[in-house]
Order: sequence, then C-alpha cells, then structure tokens
Amino acid sequence: MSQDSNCSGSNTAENIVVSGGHLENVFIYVKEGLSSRAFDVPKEAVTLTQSGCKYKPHVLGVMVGQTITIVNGDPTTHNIHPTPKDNREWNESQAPQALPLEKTFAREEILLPVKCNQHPWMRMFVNVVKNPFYAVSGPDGKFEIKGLPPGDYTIAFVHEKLGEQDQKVTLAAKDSKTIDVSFKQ
Ligand SMILES: [Cu+2]
Repeated sequence: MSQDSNCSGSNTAENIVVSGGHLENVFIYVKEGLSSRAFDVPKEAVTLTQSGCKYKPHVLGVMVGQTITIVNGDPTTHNIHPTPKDNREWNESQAPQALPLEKTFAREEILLPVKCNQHPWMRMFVNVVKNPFYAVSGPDGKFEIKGLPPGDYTIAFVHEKLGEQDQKVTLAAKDSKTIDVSFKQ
C-alpha cells in the first residue's frame, strides 16, 4: 500500500478508533443555545502535526478565524488539501523541515475533510465552530466542556463514520452535568 519508504507501517485507517468500548475522535460542540452571542477568537493557534505520515490529532476543533499551525515532522513531502463545503478549498505542499503553514477558516463547518495528496491514507477532520465550547473524545471516550454559562443547550456529538447524535442539556449556575452517548456501528 505505501509507496513512500518514509511512511512504512503508517498506512492504517483511523476512521473508527475504539478501545474497551470507548469511542475516540468524537467531536462534541454546542450546536444550539448560544444564539447570537459572539466570542473572542483565541490568539493562540491550534497545531496540526504530520508525524509518521499521520495527522495528529485526527480530529481537530478550531474557532472561526483562529490560526491553525500545520507542521511537517516527517522526512517526506506532504500535500495538505482541505476539501470544504463552506470554506475556501486549497492545497499546498510542505517539504521536510519547511516552515509551518498558518491557516484559518472563515466559516463554521463541521467535519471538514483534510487529505494528503501524496499519501492516500492520510485523512483528518477539522471542525470550525463559532464558540469555544467544544471537545474531542479521548482514548477513554471521555470529554469535558468547561465554562458554559447557564442555559438550555443542544450538544452535538459528531463522528466521521457513525454520524451525529444530539442531546439537550439544561445548566443552572455553577451546575455540572454528565451526558452519556452511545453510537451503534
Ligand atoms: Cu502526506
């Protein structure tokens, strides 16, 4: 499968990662309930690294307009190619030891696919959101969203293969809630 000797052993799909019944790489965000509230765009960038001919992380959350720093840690050239529905499409090569690319997305978009034109197994998803209340489930299937003001919300759980599930939650002041979601394959 791999045609690139710098990538041997790395060409495995990461589209469903489960360990001990815990589903990794679910993107969780506040889909409804914040209405017109505007939030500052974080000045800190988020980082997308190409390492071992894989994208790390496999699922990334970022706010509209927030910088994504794209790093090539490999001794091979990658070609980063987002294929958005609502944002501008681009693709750029990045040689070994090249300077990081700095990119932003201008519009909200969930499950924006990113592929590498050099390595067909390389694939990840960027989720561009308008508020800072999002998370990605870890290897233990857990996530945490902090600082959400009191209110009624729809929380969306999105997985690239297993689809979306929405849950309603009501938060009072200083409230803390646990939401459990199961996906069926
Ligand atoms: Cu690549």
